[in-house]
Amino acid sequence: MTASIIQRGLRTTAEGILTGNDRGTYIAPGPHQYPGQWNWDAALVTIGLAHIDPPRARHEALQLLRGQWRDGMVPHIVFWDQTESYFPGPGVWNTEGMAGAPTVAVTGISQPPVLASAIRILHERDPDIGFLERVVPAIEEWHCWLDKHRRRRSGLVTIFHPWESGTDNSPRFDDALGRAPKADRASLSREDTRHVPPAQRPTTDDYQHYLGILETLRQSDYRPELDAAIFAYGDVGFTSILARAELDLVELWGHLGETGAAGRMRERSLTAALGDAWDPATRRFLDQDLRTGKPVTGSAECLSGLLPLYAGGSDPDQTAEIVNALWDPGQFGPSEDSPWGATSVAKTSPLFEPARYWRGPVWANMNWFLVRGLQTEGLHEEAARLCNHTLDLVARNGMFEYYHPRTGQGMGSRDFSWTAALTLDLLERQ
Ligand code: 9WN
Repeated sequence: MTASIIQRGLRTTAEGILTGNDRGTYIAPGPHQYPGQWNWDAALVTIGLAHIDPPRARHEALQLLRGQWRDGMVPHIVFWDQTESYFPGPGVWNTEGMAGAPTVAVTGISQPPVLASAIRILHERDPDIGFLERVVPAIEEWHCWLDKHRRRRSGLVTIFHPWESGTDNSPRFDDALGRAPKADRASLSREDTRHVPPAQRPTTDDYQHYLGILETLRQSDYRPELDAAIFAYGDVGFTSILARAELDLVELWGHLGETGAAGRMRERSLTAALGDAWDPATRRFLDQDLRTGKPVTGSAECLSGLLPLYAGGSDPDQTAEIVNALWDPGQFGPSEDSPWGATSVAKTSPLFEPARYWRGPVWANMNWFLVRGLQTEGLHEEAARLCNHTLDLVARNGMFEYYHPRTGQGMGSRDFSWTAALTLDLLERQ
């Protein structure tokens, strides 16, 4: 088959998936399992829709912002359907009536802020100043909230729950999670393992901790002080995504005739925090556990530690190190017995589990962040290589939530929205 026929096929499949997952009020992450509008999923979907249906893309972004809390936080899920077929659903989060909560049911935590970057891509494809006037001030409020409430002095952005990272059961959280309270096993009514084999999902023990943290957060209406949060974790991945989003927000303010000076200052401070997170011994950017006050050495083995490349926050020496790790067959890169990358955990790590969620499988969104980072650094050959590698993986195996690095087999949810959306974007970046 010629390349153009394959590309056309990918485009048609991706469009079909986004249409199939469209619930009108929002686009679900997949056909089953995730009945709600997730924060970074919605932003990534907006990027895909920018190429095929800009008005629908604008609707998706506006809907997500309808879930914004009065203090500026944009939640990790907006439960448009009020269903309990997801656990933990709106009845567990129970935000209704809390001070500052939106009228729609939502969660009390956030997720990586990709939205400004998505809207910049959308605006480049289909400018709409009236839309920017609505969304840019709202995103500014969200970024200000992160700056004010989730950063200790000039440190990394602090997450209060692994779900805020988007990379939930990454092994870098294991120690901090292990110290967190545990909910009763009986209080769990997991729905995810009805859809996906348990071996591909977080363990019961992980879920007991996830719920334990949720219950503690709920006691303070999800707004504990930084020093009181039971799980307080400085995340290089989240910080990198925010740093990039701040730059994109400045650009968007520019279209509205404003300087966006505050965003530029925040971006500088975030990039400086990333610089401080560089560890010369492991030659990696390391996360920081605020409860122990120590860097998390295990984060050196996780792919999110390469995201400063996406932020433009690495110097030439660090960039070279990142690119090397990305392709190194012993680390995150393809190898003879494991031809698909980038793995979410380094293959040499004792914590690498090729089929379990964020502990080894390949994810299209992580590859996309890295493609964007390589492009920004002017490493166009490397970017094209990773872009084509990702499209090849998707073309051979379908548009899944994540992929087995040895076989390329799709896992988790089939017909996954962000994989479809980012395929559309990668096709434009080839
Ligand atoms: C918890 C929707 C979300 C993604 C996350 C991914 C997964 C939820 C879950 O699904 O998380 O938020 O139930 O496992 O880890 O990145 O946004 O696709």
